[in-house]
Amino acid sequence: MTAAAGGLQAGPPPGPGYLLGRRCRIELDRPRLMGVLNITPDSFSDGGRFLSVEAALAQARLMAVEGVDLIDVGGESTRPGAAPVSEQEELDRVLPVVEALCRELDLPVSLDTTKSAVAAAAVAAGAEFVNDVSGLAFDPAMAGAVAAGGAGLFVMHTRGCPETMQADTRYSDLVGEVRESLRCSVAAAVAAGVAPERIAVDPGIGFGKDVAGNLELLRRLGALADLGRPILLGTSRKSFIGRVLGQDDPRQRQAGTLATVALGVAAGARLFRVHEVGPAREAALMAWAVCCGAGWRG
Ligand code: HH2
Repeated sequence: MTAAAGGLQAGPPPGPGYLLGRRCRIELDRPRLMGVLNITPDSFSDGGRFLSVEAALAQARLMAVEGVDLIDVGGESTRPGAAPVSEQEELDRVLPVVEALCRELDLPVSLDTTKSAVAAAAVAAGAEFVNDVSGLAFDPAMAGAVAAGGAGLFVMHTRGCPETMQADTRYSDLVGEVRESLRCSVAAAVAAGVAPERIAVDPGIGFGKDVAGNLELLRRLGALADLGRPILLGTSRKSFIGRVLGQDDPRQRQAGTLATVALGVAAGARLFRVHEVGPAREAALMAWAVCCGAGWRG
């Protein structure tokens, strides 16, 4: 997808046009929605809402009705300043939910974790993907665990751990550094035995970047296309939207989120990690229709 002189145009997505999980295949012939399901007391916008398996299942069912394509379960907040959670605590939070989702819903599940043991247990319990916000950097055993489980993998760019990542957000070439870091993450995954068709990349909006950096990454997202992997974008309710719009309450950032989703579609992203699936799906499909012109139905 390019913003060419003559207007927005649909083009093939980076990569083969699909993304493989452990057993599932997600077609990327249109934008796809990853719904956020945080089993944490302290996530920045939905912390404490889905701590019981019943509450998590109810939220997942709601997202299914709204047309979600993939559910991303997380047991450790990554918001700036968040304190780390022990492996056992994270397992206790996410495993019952992953098991229940895989039993009750016909939807792929990804597990948002930087710990290989948590990833391995979730994949054994039925998760199709691992979503590692450290891009394989925090746990040297992660790439091997994903390969051994046969799972799909989302690698995201960050700098430093959540406790410290906003301490220094200066880059000499932000987009170049993000692209190079993601290239290394993909290479490490492939070297460990993860098939390229199972890997997608994510620039890590809000992770070790300031407001201007986040806006620049969105504006220049197309620069990641030459990695040859599908692009996942996670802007939902994030603080840079609050800063631009003067909106302190994360749950009041939906309009800003939808603007970034639409622009992300035009810039070539095919997967969108969002808290409110229904509106994001409509924004993404509308942007997609504009970009595709007469071919949008196909
Ligand atoms: N953002 C968050 C968490 N995981 N994973 C990917 N791949 N991309 C993202 O942008 C991303 C992510 C942060 O959002 P959230 O899960 O809502 O908050 P918290 O980390 O506080 O649980």
